[in-house]
Amino acid sequence: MQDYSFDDVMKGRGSKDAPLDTLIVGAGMAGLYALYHMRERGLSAVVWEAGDGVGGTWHWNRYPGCRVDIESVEYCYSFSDELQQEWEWTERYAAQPELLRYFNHVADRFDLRPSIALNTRVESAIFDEASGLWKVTSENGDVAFARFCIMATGFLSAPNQPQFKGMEDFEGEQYHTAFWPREGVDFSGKRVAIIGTGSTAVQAIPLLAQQASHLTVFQRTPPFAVPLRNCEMPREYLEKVRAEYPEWRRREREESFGGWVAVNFEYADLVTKSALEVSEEERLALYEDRWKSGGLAMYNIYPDTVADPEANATITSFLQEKIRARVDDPEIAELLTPKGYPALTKRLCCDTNYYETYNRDNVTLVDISQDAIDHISKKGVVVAGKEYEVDAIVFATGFDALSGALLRFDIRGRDGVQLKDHWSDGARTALGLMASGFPNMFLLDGPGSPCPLFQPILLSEDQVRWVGDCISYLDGEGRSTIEPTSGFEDDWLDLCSTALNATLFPQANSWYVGANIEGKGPVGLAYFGGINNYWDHCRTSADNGYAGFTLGTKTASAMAK
Ligand code: N01
Repeated sequence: MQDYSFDDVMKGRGSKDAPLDTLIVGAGMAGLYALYHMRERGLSAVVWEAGDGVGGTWHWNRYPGCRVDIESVEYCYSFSDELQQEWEWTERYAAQPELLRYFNHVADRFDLRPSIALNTRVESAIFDEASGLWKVTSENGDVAFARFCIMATGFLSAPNQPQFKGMEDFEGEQYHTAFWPREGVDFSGKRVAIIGTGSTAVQAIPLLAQQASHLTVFQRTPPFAVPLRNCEMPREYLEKVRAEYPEWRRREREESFGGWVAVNFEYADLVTKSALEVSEEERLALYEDRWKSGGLAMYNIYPDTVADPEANATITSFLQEKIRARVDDPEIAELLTPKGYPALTKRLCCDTNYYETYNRDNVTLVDISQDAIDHISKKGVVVAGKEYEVDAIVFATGFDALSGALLRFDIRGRDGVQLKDHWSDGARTALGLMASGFPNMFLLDGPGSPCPLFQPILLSEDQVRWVGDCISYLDGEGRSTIEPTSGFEDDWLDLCSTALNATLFPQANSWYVGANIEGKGPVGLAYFGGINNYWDHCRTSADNGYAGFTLGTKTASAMAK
């Protein structure tokens, strides 16, 4: 692996007179493929990446237990069958080090590194009306101009760090799971607190409890967690998937309610019936079957479990009973059992010995649903006047999802309007791909896209192709810019809200709807109308000359044709 200097990567490209075709922000799963694809199309492309390595999520998140909870054979690129055939996944659900190796392998195998400027955090991206170019500036003071800016900044990449009173006074160590030290942390013999009980914490807690002398978990909302049932990758399963990849990928893309639950040691057929149409016996047998197969398979049953309260109640009570059965102390079991919001509406967590960890003597659960954390003292965490003394605090407090990463630097479109002002009442996009007033700026896995309910690697691959087709179309037609009309953006926002409100998702305070961040949700932050419908909208627009978008004036050379 060889990394390149900023100057090598830019090689004098990206000046106002010789702009890049595309400048891609972020070298995670979406940015790497965007780079590959734009180059394949003969467009010049570079990636600016804030980190000192590629891999995005898997570069930053290195906390104990960090692994993907979509099957490895699915959570990988589909664009190269050679890559699909040659990569040897070692576990059913790959752990962070293996995923990071995979994305590094992709960067090497497709010779992407010479076009990736690492340690280059974007400070601003400003649309220059006179030239019709994006001027992008890094925190290091580097400047580049590009015709198109592709934001591959990640949908779970802006960590949420609550500012508790007194944090600066704490005399011990503090860590956020999304900024985990590369060398790891040894908690042996230490008293550790963890704040948060989402997917991240559910993975970390069992391992922290094994190492720390004592672990205190501060829980505001109990999650629904199901066993992941990770194992070594069975050879015959890997071979089977490899042989059948085209069909598996087709089904992932075409069978709605989110391809990311389609693969589960077999291609379980999507159940299209109502949960209320079948007998209780049949329903429970299916729940049991999916629970035993592990992971996110619980989503792939009876679509009305996420839309109809009565149907949902059947799976909610099933999962509640499963939790109670795993915890010895009935009082702790009750605290761990979610009530007051429907199962599946906060993202299901996948666990390995999560609930059993509360049966250990060295683990304390502190319920902060009524009394929030008051402050952090010199010695620990204070709740309702009681101080929990610890040596280290781990914040597993999640992310400002979808829109968060795009609002952490200065993006300005036409008339100098800042994206944060355009989105002051909530993120608004057309097709989750562009925002009005921000010409030639494309978003991958962005707000208004279906990414929370779809396999994000596959979604970004397909979005990148849509963007590539769009650029080719503009170039073919001699058009300089594309941007959605504000009417189309309004319509898309309405569609997102309508689709969301037809589900039970707004009933939970989750990142799906922005409700985990104060003042943000619940909003139609994503498209919940199904992946098929999403692509119907995107294709219909493209097939009709990018209906809903305004295309910039034809260039002089195009006019002369
Ligand atoms: O974040 P979260 P996450 N005081 O938002 C609590 C993906 N992911 O990093 O629920 C006290 O789910 C908050 O409490 P509440 C996956 O898509 C995937 O765990 O808001 N507590 C919650 O318990 C996942 O859904 C994988 O009441 C506070 C927790 O912090 C997404 O990332 C692994 C608080 C945050 O949970 C996000 O997961 C990990 C406060 N002020 C993550 N603020 C895999 O693929 C927040 N909390 C396996």
